[in-house]
Amino acid sequence: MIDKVYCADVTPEMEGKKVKLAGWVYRKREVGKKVFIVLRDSSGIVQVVFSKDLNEEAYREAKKVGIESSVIIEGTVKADSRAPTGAEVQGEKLQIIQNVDFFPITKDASDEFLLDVRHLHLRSPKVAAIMKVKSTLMQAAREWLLQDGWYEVFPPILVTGAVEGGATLFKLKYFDRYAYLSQSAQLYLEAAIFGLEKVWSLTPSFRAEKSRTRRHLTEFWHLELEAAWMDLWDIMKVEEELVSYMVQRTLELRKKEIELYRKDDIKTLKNAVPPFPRISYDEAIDILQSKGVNIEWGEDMGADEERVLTEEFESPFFVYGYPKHIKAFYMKEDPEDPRKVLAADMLAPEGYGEIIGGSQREDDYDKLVQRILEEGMDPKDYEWYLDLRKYGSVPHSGFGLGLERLVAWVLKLDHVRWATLFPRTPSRLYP
Ligand code: NSS
Repeated sequence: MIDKVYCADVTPEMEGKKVKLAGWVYRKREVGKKVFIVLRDSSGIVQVVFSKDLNEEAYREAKKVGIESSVIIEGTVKADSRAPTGAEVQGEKLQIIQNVDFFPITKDASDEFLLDVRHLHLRSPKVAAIMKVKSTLMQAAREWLLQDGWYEVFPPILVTGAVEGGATLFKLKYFDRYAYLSQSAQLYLEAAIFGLEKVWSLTPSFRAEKSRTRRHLTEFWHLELEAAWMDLWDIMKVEEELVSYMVQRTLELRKKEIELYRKDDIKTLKNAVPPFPRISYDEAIDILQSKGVNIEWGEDMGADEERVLTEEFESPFFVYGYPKHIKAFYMKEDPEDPRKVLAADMLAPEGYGEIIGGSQREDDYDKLVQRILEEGMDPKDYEWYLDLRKYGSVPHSGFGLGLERLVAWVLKLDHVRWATLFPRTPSRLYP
């Protein structure tokens, strides 16, 4: 039996060894009495040479196969300094699993076309690199959460109320009434801390955002943490430690993939170590005004304002102490300044802006009811949530990280849609 190996594992040290490879035809070239096939699998690529003089039957099969055909190949490893991995394979047997005459994706395909055939584009090594980075970021997050004592929980997606404002809720028929798709697991995580204290979840979150920006999807992957006994400053420490671990670990494990997108421009990633710089909302407004941005105290910062702000930093940073009226109802009022809430966003540098939204939560029953009313909502819809402030209420804080936004920054992508398998936007629900 010949061992099956991955393409990327074919090395010059294996000179003379028989190997079996399984994958897809990535490139093909015929020169004289030879066919050169670059074979691709999940690990990378390797060149296989089929020579008419050495093995005529395999050579004939190799002549037949088209780009993206699935094949199983057997051959002998040859060290070759010209090959990218320093080795190639002398093909001796080629079994065609499925032959492909014509693969629809060609070199000059537009972004829109690539999204139309996303199910086929996912096999491109450059796309696979993004998915590997995303997978590794979450692997790192899990490592960190486990060693820091957080419980993973599994909150519902079908819900009855808004967390982040009614305007972006997706409504759906639920038998003889209506339900919504979850915008955030936060309220459910808040309920879970009374039994588990430190909890986290990774769920799809949904926002009916009509705005077409580089950083909005209608469905995104949301990593959320919630902890009892933590104030805003405690949870900001958790945020920077977690994000730092995710980024540093991914730099270590996915250097090759990151280099595909950033070359050696990894300074801001390296800089992502605690403590991240912290500026107040007031300071942010001063900076923006001094740079000629037309913004007044009390106004929300959008992507454009955040982009200008990120020019001041070469690592992720925090903006804390936002005005109350631009933030969500559940955020705790700042005891030192009732115009503000104990909220902080984490912004990524290089123009990316917000990747995390977090806050200390309002733990006082009366104040929370008051905030719900101020927002024009009905406290009846939040009865169970209000209960949490009646039975052993505790100071607590939490945050949500948009995984696609983190990936987009780590790989300097021009749009979050490239950071997810099958992006959902107002105009795209297929494939
Ligand atoms: O709306 S957030 O700022 N905050 C929340 O949902 C809180 N309830 C989370 C919590 O405290 N548990 O969203 C959090 C993050 C935000 O910083 C982005 O990184 C990401 O979720 N986010 C999005 N990513 C992609 N597309 C869209 N539309 C989107 N909205 C938020």
